[in-house]
Amino acid sequence: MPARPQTMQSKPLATSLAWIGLGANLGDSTATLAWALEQLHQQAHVQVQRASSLYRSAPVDATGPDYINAVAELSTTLAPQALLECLQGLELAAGRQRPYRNAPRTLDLDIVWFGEQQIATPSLTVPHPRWHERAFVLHPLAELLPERISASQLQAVQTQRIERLPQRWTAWAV
Ligand code: A4P
Ligand code: MG
Repeated sequence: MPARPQTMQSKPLATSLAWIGLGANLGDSTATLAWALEQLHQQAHVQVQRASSLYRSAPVDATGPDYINAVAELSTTLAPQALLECLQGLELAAGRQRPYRNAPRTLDLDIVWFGEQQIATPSLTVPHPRWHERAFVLHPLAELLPERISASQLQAVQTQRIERLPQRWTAWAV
């Protein structure tokens, strides 16, 4: 039987849910986080589904001004590495500089979870290795996915100062 001709059609990529941590403590952090979510939503293959409240948090393992943090839920057909590159492009556009580890920043966008995937490459570790140690990740995640964050996890970070802010997103809010 003759071989079937190969077609160049690619398979449609599966849609994944991903949870992104947003943080900033230089410049107008709240405006930068809102800008980042708008930009993400306008990317091909990414849709912002929901976002947590905004939180003000004391720097953890870091110095500098208080942070503004949030977590957003995305649906995407991008692969994890491609999503990371998209996030890093937005960080660059927001003027992110990396003078030293945990330096104050205009914008940080980290992949907290990518579906159920576990990834360990030189450039990407998912789930984010420190997500469960940080009040600024746990509290916003608990808003989006209360069934996945336990009271004992929140209790373990209770010494980290964090405050939920009254500002509302114009879209995305839970
Ligand atoms: N990378 C590996 N895995 C990931 C991932 N899941 N998401 C690599 C994003 N990037 C990932 O990142 C350094 C490298 O991590 C990248 O080149 C990427 O390939 P970066 O953005 O330059 O630095 P980072 O995000 O500061 O690094 P890291 O290790 O994720 O820092 P942490 O542990 O998240 O700490 N305190 C408050 N209150 N709020 C904060 O937002 N953030 C930090 C950063 C410290 N203290 C904070 C906050
Ligand atoms: Mg980062």
